[in-house]
Amino acid sequence: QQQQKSIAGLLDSLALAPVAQPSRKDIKDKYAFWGSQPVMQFSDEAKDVEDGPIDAPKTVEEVRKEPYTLPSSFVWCECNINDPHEVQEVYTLLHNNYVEDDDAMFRFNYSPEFLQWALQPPGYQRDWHVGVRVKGSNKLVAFISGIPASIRFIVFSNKLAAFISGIPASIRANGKPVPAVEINFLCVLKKLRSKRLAPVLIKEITRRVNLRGIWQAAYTAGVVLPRPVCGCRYWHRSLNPKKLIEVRFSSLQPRMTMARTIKLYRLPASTTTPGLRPMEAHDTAAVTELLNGHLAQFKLTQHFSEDEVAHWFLPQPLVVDTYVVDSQLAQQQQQQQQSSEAQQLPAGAADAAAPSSSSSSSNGAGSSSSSSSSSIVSVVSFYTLPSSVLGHEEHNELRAAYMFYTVPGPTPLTQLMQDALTLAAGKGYDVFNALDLMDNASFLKELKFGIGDGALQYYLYNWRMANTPLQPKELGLILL
Ligand code: MYA
Repeated sequence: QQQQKSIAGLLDSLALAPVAQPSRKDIKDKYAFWGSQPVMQFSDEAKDVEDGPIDAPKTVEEVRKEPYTLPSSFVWCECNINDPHEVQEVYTLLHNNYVEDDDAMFRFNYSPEFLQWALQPPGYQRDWHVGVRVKGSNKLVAFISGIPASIRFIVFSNKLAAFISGIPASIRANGKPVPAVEINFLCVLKKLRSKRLAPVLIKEITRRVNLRGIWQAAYTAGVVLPRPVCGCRYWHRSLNPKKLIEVRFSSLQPRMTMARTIKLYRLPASTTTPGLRPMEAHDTAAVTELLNGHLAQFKLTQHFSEDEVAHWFLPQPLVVDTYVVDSQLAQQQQQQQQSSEAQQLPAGAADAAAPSSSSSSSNGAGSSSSSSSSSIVSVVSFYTLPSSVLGHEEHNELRAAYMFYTVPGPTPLTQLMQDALTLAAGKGYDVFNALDLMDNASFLKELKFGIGDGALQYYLYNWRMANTPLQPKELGLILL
């Protein structure tokens, strides 16, 4: 029995690194484009790799000034995401043509409001919202976007590793944030696929980003390209199991009835963490400090300015939800509860039951555990990304919440995530999705998440990292 257990453990840990390695023939036949780009290649030998840029340093003056040439019936455009008509055009292109699952049953359906949020963080550039239109009709047929982000690559070369393997992670976390971009929403109209438009879009956004003196990028994709820096898996927690089964997102497990399945996934009516409340604008500085402090332990992550935290985390209905644990509020709630309990006691017993002035909150989230003077000790967030349900008679949308950045602090992560699930269920989401990165593996099974069938690969442009692929628990980066 002991042996069976350790084999199961081994299989579990193997499943955490699902980076596929294509065959030599595949690599030769495919990747005509990616083989020519400054990205890690499958042929790179791990032992020779040193962290840092792949291309020799360039100056902005050396960057090509003219846009890349498109086939003659197309023209480049900048999409003005603030313009209601233009954001609707991008929405429609993605709604009809963006990422689907392998069986073409679901397609991401990013809302116009979400696109405005995702594409316009502080410092965004309009010319990084790149569209391709048909000459004459003006129809938008392709899109790619870049947004600015400070990425922290932990410089952890093989030579250095030998020296510093005994040094605590917090000190090893020496990566200075590098100004970079995150590339997303690459999409070509279905009718125009396999015509090599994607490489032109990628080269054009690279040129525009380079023209602003930025030379690195991070991006994710479901497909395997040269060469993932990390492979993650999505896990799914049913919130509305009946609908998920009806749309065939999930299936009824053997020996389970619908009634038992609904009971299995039922969540409490209210959250349990004292002091949990929606994030407000005045929490921004505290959240920034907590977030950057927490993320410093991961080998590849993002560094956030206060402005960026305000943009990415302040709650927006049906776009992003962020909750903080406020230890002062937790104390007030506890005192209120104790005094209302005391009022219910017979006269005389009330004095004995009154809280002592030194009492701390029941979850241990006292302000002393925070590194700053703020009373915010934990953060949990999720964003809204529905999928269209394709060709179903009754349902046309799957309402999905995706786990965003979370800082547990003194709150047990499993408890915080159970509260996030409870809040998402209360808001009417059908499913809650999370990647297995950061510390997420610690709660996924206990909170009844099931593993999905697709992997999400993370990539870096013009940056080589030693000792990759990273394990998902070493990754602290979430792209939308
Ligand atoms: S990931 C989401 C991608 N979008 C979708 O999956 C939506 C549905 N699919 C489509 O719209 C099309 O199939 C796309 C490809 C547009 C994806 N990332 O034009 P083609 C390579 C990168 O004939 P099409 C996201 O948005 C492919 O290996 N490359 O193909 C992040 C082949 O190259 P090679 C991809 O199917 C995007 C070439 O394209 C992807 O008509 C990050 C074929 O081109 C993919 N997801 O169009 C982009 N899929 O010959 C990179 C296929 O080498 C950013 N390909 O095998 C890099 C950083 C740039 C900035 C740098 C600044 C410093």
